[in-house]
Amino acid sequence: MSQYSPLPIAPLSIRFDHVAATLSPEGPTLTRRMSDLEGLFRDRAAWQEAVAEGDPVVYSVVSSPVPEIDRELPQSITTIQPGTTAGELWMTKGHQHPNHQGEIYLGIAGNGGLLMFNGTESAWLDIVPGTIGYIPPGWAHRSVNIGDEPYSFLAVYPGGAGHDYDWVLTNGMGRRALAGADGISFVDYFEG
Ligand code: S6P
Ligand code: ZN
Repeated sequence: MSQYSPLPIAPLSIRFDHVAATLSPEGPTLTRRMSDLEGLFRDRAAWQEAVAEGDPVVYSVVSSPVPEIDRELPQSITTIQPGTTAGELWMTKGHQHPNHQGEIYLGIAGNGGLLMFNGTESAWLDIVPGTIGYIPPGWAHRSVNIGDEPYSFLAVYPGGAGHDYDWVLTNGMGRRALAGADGISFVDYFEG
C-alpha cells in the first residue's frame, strides 16, 4: 500500500494553447487591476492617478484545474499587459514562497523578464518565447513586461509553495525595472 493518500485529482491532459495563452480545462482565473498593486510602484501619486483614471487590468493569471496543495504540480499562464506607470514597467506583484520551493517559467509570447531577489542579491533573466526561467529556492520573483505587446508565460510550481506577498512589501525586490530610451534600465528598489 502506498505511503501516500490517494491523489485528489486523476491523471489528465491539459490543452496548452500558446497562441491564445490559455489552458483547457481551465481552473480559477485571477485578474489584477492597478488598484490591486498598492504599495508596489515607486511613484505612489502616479499609481493613484492610474487607479482613478480607469483602474486598468495590469495582468491576469489563468490556471489549470490542478489544485494548489502539497505534492501537486499546478500550472498557470500569466499575461501582463504592456504599459508603464511613471516610467516603471508593468509587472506582477511578486512574491516569495514561504517554504522556499523552486519554480519554473516558460516564455510563451511577447518580451518580458524575471526579476528575482534573495534578500541580498538580485538577478534578472530576459524571457522570450521558448526561454525557461528557473527560480531557485528562496528567491522572491516578479515578472515584468518589457515590450509593446502582452507578455505571457507558463508557470509550473509545487502546489504547497504558497505566496508571501508581504515579503516583497517589506524587503523589496533589490531593483526596479524602468523603461529606458534603449530598452530597460534598473534602479535600486528603495531609491527615491
Ligand atoms: C506562482 C507563480 C505565478 C504567479 C503569477 C502572478 O507561484 O509564480 O503563477 O503567481 O505570475 O504573480 P503574483 O506575484 O501576483 O502572484
Ligand atoms: Zn511563485
